[in-house]
Amino acid sequence: MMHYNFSSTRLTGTLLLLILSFGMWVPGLYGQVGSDFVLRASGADVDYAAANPTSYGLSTVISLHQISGVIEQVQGYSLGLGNDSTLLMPIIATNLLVPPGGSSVDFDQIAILPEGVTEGVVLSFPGLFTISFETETDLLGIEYQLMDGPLTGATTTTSTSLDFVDTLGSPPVDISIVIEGASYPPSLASGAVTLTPHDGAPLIRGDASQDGSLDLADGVGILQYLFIGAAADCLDALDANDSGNVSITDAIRVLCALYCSGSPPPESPFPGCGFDSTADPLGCLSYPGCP
Ligand SMILES: [Ca+2]
Ligand SMILES: [Ca+2]
Ligand SMILES: [Ca+2]
Repeated sequence: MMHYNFSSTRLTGTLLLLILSFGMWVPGLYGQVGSDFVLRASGADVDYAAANPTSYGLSTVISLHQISGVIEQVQGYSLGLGNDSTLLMPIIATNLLVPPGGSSVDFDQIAILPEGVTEGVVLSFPGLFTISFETETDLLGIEYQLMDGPLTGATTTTSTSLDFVDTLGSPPVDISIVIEGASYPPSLASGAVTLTPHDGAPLIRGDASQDGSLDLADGVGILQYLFIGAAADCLDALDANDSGNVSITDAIRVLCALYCSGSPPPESPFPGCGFDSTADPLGCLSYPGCP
């Protein structure tokens, strides 16, 4: 009898292991849970001065979202987001996940490398809390600086992407989410990035005095350029209506934006800094009011 009971216990244990292994390793089941989750990096479109790419940057936000299946409780995750190091350099990475009840995560390790950023998070070592992702939730914010190199002096838009990769770090950090002690690979959505070069400097249109705001001095400044021959090194800023030349119409456009009710402001870029996006013979060699 004893011998029989022992075998039965062993058999049950073996079966249990087999069932567990089946659930863990059969590719269909293994992939199914992971593919319910989407790990996403947001994209960015950046305008930059071709002569000076390193003064410009962009940011991305990595988010996690369970889009199908029974809502799972996540215990932790690890990820790596790669970038083309000839174009972009990650400079700041900040954890954005706020656990429920204002608690802090037990383990959060971020590494910034030239080729990308990795993060590993364990919410609670004793398993005190987990997080579900039925609403898309931000995990990590990363800021990048543009690099000198192929972007310097470029004349056409460069397209690149922020891709999730499992090759960053030593040993490499894999991409997985942890549910009930098992790791699953989520679906991945890269962030698309376009980097568009511009000749000259960014500006605020209409701001002839280059002090960052519009006032009477700007209208007067345009008139002085036209009729007194005052120097101007950012003609695009004087071309308030973006017509491609500077005339008395531009001075009136600026003065009316200030003093005539219902009159339109200068054309874009205004009131924030930006580049002249309509081709014309004017240029902007220098404009200290914008970075
Ligand atoms: Ca001004
Ligand atoms: Ca004009
Ligand atoms: Ca223009």
